[in-house]
Amino acid sequence: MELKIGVIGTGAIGKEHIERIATKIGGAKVTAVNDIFAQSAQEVAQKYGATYFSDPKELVNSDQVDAVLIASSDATHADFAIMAIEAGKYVFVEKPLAPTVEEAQRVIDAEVKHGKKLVQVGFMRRYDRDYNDMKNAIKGGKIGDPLMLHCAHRNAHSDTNATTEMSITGSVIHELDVLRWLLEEDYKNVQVVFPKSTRNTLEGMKDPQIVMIETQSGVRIDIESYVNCQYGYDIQCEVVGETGIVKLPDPAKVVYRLAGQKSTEIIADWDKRFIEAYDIEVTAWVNDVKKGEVNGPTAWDGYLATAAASAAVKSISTGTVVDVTVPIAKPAIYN
Ligand code: ISE
Repeated sequence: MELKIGVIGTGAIGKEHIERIATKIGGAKVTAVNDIFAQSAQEVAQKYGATYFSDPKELVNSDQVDAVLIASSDATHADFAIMAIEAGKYVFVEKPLAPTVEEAQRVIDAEVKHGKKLVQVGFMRRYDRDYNDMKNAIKGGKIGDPLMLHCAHRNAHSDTNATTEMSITGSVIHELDVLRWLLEEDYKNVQVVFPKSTRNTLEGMKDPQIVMIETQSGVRIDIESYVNCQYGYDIQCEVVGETGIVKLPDPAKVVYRLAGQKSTEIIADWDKRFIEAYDIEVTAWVNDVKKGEVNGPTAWDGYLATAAASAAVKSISTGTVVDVTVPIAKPAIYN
């Protein structure tokens, strides 16, 4: 059976996923699209032979749609996810599940009420081979117990509507999920500190920022978030253990020896840096949905990442160390 997917949000990542489903993933088809910008969705509908829906609720409830993929703006994720849950449809929600804990909790409540997992959150780094190699190394005890992590999340340029807080809820949210997954432990507290700001940031936006986390067992993590670094897209992660270190490699790129210099290209943006992880992620989601399962990052994972992001956002304004609090106990459907 071919899985009929309805996509809400036909901006950058929505278009990437639609192209991916059309060209790389067998057994699935984008049948319906919606976007707040009608023209964008209409163009995509025409290009891929999908139906354009002006109303996202109609798309979700249409019998042309077996499962929903949400790639709209962050603030709309929770409402659309709840719509899909209420329609009893599997739903892939791009990260973050929601920018605030309250909204994320509404998704959890809806899913618990439905009684079974339907949501997968788009934390594609969990599908990246190098992060998986690091996880296996840590799990296998190769570097002893992890003690410290040094990470960087650098984008060449922020979006034109970006804010200091959005660097956390929209970008560092990836680290907040993948590091918890990597270490298999939860966070205790977080503090955000600010170095001198770059002149290349937006008016009123502080950039870079350093997010410092303490985990439950006392591992210390520092994440440099620098979303206007100008030079490219650069993701770094180094885990320092008791007996060794494991570190993300630079993505494989050819080395030039030219004009008296040895050089390697730095990938310009996230879609290319994690292209393989996105392909594996969406393929796995399609296959799981066809089996009636959710095996990727759940709404609970999305909720915990948002809880940590909210503590970091609070620290941006207070400057203090903020405890990462999780207001509800883990519902049984996530065990
Ligand atoms: C973007 O939305 C992503 O998800 C990228 O992975 C991230 O690095 C970037 O900062 C976000 O804006």
